[in-house]
Amino acid sequence: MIQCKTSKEIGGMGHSLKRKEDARFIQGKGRYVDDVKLPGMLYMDIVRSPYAYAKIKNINIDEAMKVPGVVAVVTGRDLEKYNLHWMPTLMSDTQMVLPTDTVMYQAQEVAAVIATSKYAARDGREAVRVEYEPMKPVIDPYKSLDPDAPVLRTDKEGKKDNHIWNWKVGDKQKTDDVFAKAEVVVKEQMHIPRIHVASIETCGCVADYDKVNNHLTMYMTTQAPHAIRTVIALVAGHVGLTEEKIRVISPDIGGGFGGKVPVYPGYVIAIAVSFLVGKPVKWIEDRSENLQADSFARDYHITAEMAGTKDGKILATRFKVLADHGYTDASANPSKFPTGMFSIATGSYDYDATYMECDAVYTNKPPGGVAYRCSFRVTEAVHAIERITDRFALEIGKDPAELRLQNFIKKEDFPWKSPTGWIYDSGDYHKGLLKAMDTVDYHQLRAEQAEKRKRGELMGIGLSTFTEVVGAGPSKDFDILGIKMFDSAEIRVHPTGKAIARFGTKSQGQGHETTYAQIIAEELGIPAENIQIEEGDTDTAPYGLGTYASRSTPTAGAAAAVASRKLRDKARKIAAYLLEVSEDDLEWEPGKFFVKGAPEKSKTIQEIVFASYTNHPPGMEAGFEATHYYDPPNLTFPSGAYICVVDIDKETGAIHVRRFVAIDDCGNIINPMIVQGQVHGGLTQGIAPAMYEELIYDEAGNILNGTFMDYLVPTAVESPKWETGHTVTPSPHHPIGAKGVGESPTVGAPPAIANAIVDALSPYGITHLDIPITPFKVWKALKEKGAI
Ligand code: MCN
Repeated sequence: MIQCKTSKEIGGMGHSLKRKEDARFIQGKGRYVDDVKLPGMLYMDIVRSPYAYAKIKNINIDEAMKVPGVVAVVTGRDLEKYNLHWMPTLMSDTQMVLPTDTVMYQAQEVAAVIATSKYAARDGREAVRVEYEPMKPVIDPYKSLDPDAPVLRTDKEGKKDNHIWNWKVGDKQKTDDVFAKAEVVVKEQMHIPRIHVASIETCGCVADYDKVNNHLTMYMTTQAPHAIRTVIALVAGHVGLTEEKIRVISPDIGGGFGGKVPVYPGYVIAIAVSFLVGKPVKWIEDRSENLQADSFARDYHITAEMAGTKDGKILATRFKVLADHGYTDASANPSKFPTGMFSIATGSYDYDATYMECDAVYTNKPPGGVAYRCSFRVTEAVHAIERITDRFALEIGKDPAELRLQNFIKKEDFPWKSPTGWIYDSGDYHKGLLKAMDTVDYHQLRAEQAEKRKRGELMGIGLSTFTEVVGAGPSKDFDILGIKMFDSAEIRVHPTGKAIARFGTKSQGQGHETTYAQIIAEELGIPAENIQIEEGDTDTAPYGLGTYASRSTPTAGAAAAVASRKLRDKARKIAAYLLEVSEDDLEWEPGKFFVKGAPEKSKTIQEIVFASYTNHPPGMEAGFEATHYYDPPNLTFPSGAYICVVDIDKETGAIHVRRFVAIDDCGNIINPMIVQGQVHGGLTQGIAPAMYEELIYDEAGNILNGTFMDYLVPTAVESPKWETGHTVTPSPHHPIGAKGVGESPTVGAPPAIANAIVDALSPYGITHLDIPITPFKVWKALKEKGAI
C-alpha cells in the first residue's frame, strides 16, 4: 500500500510553510520594473505644475530640445492630435493625460521629456519653460460648493459642477424618529486625514511598442494587469492597439497597498510616446513625484451620531460625510455599489435604524479617493462607528467593553442582514473580544488605570471591534468598467505530476506563490513545492480583476479550490478506470484514491496524472488541466477585536503605546505565518494615520509635507510589539471557508489607538481628537482644558 504524505508534509492548508518567493527576494533576484532594460530604450521624465490652479499660457520647449540626449518633448496638444490625450479611470469618468489649457493641482503632469538617458531626461525637464497664469484655487472642501468657488469640472453631459456625487442609504424617517425619542444622543465631528500609500517602490513602466507587429508589451507596476490592459485598449484601440495586441506584464512589485490599481498619466504618456517613436520608453517616478502626485486616499469629514438608552443599548446611528476627492473621478462612486462601502459603518452591533449620507466634491488637490491598504471607505466607516461607540460609552459612564458585549450581533444570528443591506456571512464577536480582554487582562488594566487616575497619571485603554467587508464580487453587484468582478485560476498538471497554476490576481508582497500552492496541494495532494504559481502576465494568465480589497483569497483562492476539485473529479474517473471499479467504490485521501474496504488497491495522484496523458479512459479528453472563473455568491466579512493600551506624558503630550493586542477572524487560515505577517504590516499601516501620517496643503494648494523628511511613515522603531491571535469562524459560502485578511488590521487599528488616547484624556473632559493624534495635539487639548 502506498502511504501518502500528510497535509503538513505536502505543505497543505493551515501550515506555516515558508514563503516560496522569499528565496529570490532575499538573494536580490527579484525582478522589478526598473530592472527591465531593452535595446534602444528611451527614458521619460515629467514636467509638473508648481501651481494648484493655473492657466497654461505657453510651453516653450526650445531650450529643452537643445539638451544633449533629449529626443522629444510631448505636450497635451501633441497627444490631442492622435486622440491619445484622454484616459479612462478605472471606475467611471475620463481624465486628461496631459492638460492642454489648465492645471488643476500641484504636481500635475504638464509635459514629458524623452531622452536617451534618465539624466538627460531630467536635465531636459529642467529646461522646459512653462508660462502659467495662476488662479485662486479651492482647497477647503467645505468651500468647494460656494457660489464664488471656481468651477473645476465639466461632466460628460457638459454640466459644470464641483459636486461629484451624493449618496444615501438607510431609513431616514425611522432613524430620525428613534433619535427624537432616544434617552441618550451623542455626536462627534471627525476628519479622516488624506494619506498616501508610500510603497517603497514607486510607480513606473516600460512601454515597448513593436511597429512591425503592431504589438505593445507594457511592463508596469500594476495590481490589476488584465483590467489595465482593458483600459489601454480603450485609450489606444482606435490606433489599432486592441486587447489581443497588448500584453501587460507586472513583474515583482515592491508594495502596492492600493496605490498601484489606478492608471496614472505617466503610463499613458509612455505608451503614446513608444507608439509614436517606435522605441521602448521607460518611466519611473522619483520619491517626491510619487508622494506629491498620486495614490491619495481618504480625506473624509464625518459627522457621526449615536442614539441609545441610558443602560447602553445602541438604537440608531446617523452619519453625514463630506469627501474631498481632489481633482479626479478616479475614486469609486459608491452609488455604483448596492450599498456603498461606507455603509459597513453600522458595525458589529445589533440595531436596525441608520441613515447615512455622503457628498463628494472636487478641490484643487491631487486625485484622491484611491484606496490605502484598499478598504475603500471601510477604514473611514469603522473609525466613525468605533469612535462614536466609545463616545456613547463615555456619555453613559459604561465600560466600553461591556457596552460592546451588550450590543454585539450574536453568533447564532448569522447570516445577519445589516440595516444598510449587507448580509454578514458569519462571525463570533463575543468570542473575539473576550479573547482579547483575556490576553491583556482587561479588568486588571482598568484597576491599574483607576489607581493612576488618582495620582493624575494618564493611561488609556482603547477598543476596536470591527467588521470588515472584503472580496469583491459578487459580479451582480461589482464591476470595473463593466467587467464583472470574478477571479480566476488555471491549473495544468504535467505528466510528471508537477503543476503550474496561473491567476488573474497579482501579489505585491502578500505571498500568493505560497498560499495558492497550499490550497492546490490540500485539494489535489500534490506537494506545494511541486506547484509553480504565476501571476501578472496577461498573455498567459486567465482574465482576472486583480489584487486589492483583500479579494485574492475570497475570489482567486476560491477559484484555485474549485479548479482543483474539477481535476479531482477527473482523477476519480481515471482511477476507477485503472482500478477497474466503479467511481462510487473509491475513496479519496489527500494524494490518492483507494478502493473502499481494500486500501491496498489505490492510485496516487501522480499515477493518475500520468495516465491522463498515456492511458486514459476511452472517450475522455487527454491531459490534466482545469480553469475556473469564480464568482462569489457574497462578500466575506472578517472581523477583529483590538485592544490598545497607552501611557501619555502629561507635560509633553508624548504617547507611548504600551500594548496592542489584535485578535483577527479571517475564517479558515491557509498559512498562519503569512496571515501574521499581513497583520503585523497592516497594524503598522494602522498606527500610521492614527499617530503620524497626514498630507497637509496650504491655502494656495502647496503640499507642505511632500517628502519623507516630514511625511511621517512609521518604521519598526515607532511600532509597538504587536501581540496577535485569532478566532476562526469559517465563511459558509467560501469553498475553503476562508475570508480575506490583508486590510483588516489597517482598518481596525486607528480607532483602537484613538479610543485609547481619548480614554486617557477623558477625565479632563476631552471627548474626541482627530487623527493623526500627535503629542502637540494632546498637549494643546490638555492645555485648553486647564489640565496643565
Ligand atoms: N491568507 C491566508 N488565510 C486567510 C486569508 C488570507 O493564509 N484566511 C493569506 C492569503 O493567501 C494571502 C495573504 O494572506 O497570501 C493576503 O490575502 P488576502 O487577504 O486575500 O488579500 P490579497 O492577497 O488580496 O491582498 C490584498 C491586501 C490589500 S487590499 C492590500 S492593499 C495589501 C495587502 O493585502 N497590500 C500589500 N497586503 C500587502 N502586503 C504587502 N506585503 N504588500 C502590499 O502592497
